[in-house]
Amino acid sequence: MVIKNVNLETVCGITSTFPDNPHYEVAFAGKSNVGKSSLINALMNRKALARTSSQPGKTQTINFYNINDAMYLVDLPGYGYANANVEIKAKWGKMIEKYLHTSTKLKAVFLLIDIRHQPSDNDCLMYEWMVEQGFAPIIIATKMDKISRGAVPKHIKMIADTLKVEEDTIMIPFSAETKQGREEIWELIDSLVLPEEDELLAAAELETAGPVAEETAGANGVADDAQAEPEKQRKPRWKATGKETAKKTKKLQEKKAAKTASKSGKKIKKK
Ligand SMILES: Nc1nc2c(ncn2[C@@H]2O[C@H](COP(=O)(O)OP(=O)(O)OP(=O)(O)O)[C@@H](O)[C@H]2O)c(=O)[nH]1
Ligand SMILES: [Mg+2]
Repeated sequence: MVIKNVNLETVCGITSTFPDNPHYEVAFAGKSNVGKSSLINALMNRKALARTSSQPGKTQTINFYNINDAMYLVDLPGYGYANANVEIKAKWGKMIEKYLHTSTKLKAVFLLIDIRHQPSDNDCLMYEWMVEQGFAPIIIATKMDKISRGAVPKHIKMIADTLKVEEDTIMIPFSAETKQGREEIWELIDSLVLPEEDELLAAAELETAGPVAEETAGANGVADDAQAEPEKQRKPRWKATGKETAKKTKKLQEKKAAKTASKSGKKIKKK
């Protein structure tokens, strides 16, 4: 995504109603101080639009950053902030849970883990909870500038093992200092939020064919499937989102693998 304009559009506290946004959202969750706001600044090419602090507990609201009037990056308060009082902590937890449950525009959830440390019990609980809800969380291992390049794979494996990540989980090491990993994260977000070519083509075809075609497509396609499946067995929307994310992320990984294979193929040919 080429960043043209960014804007902190909505700030939600514990008593706020969440916005009914017109575009897709991707959200960033993780322990306090792990680097969620710093990652969002790096993605937006801004130094301090998202407020950061060396003291944990800086972000205490859910902040929606509008990107190019095309999508939203959502900064969540961190969990595990020891100094907040128990009642407030519980309210933040409920607020995050409610957002993840109810947003109709949430396309993907990123879970941030400090690359230096073994994930905490809270990290494991959060990961498990997200998976149970049907999400396929993407893991960002933050602050990679704090360890040597050679140690990165070992630390990624330690995080994967401790969280017991599902097969095909995408894990991206990232540094807000050096911006390493930024392009990879944008590539992934683009693939999730930008409509695919075939979806655009299908929409264009429907538009050209007019309302009759649309009705027919509805009657023979989605509507029929919905009728065939009993109401109570239908998966809640956010389950579908999780599955969709898993499918798309898998596709992206396959594309990458093919790219790498073709690159190494070229090298062999040159020799
Ligand atoms: N060296 C280094 N420091 C980082 C990195 N990312 C964040 N930090 C620092 O870590 C501290 C916390 O960063 P934030 O982005 O405020 O963390 P947060 O997850 O938003 O924290 P809360 O809002 O409290 O939940 C700040 O002092 C940042 O400068 C990184 O990639 N490398
Ligand atoms: Mg923050």
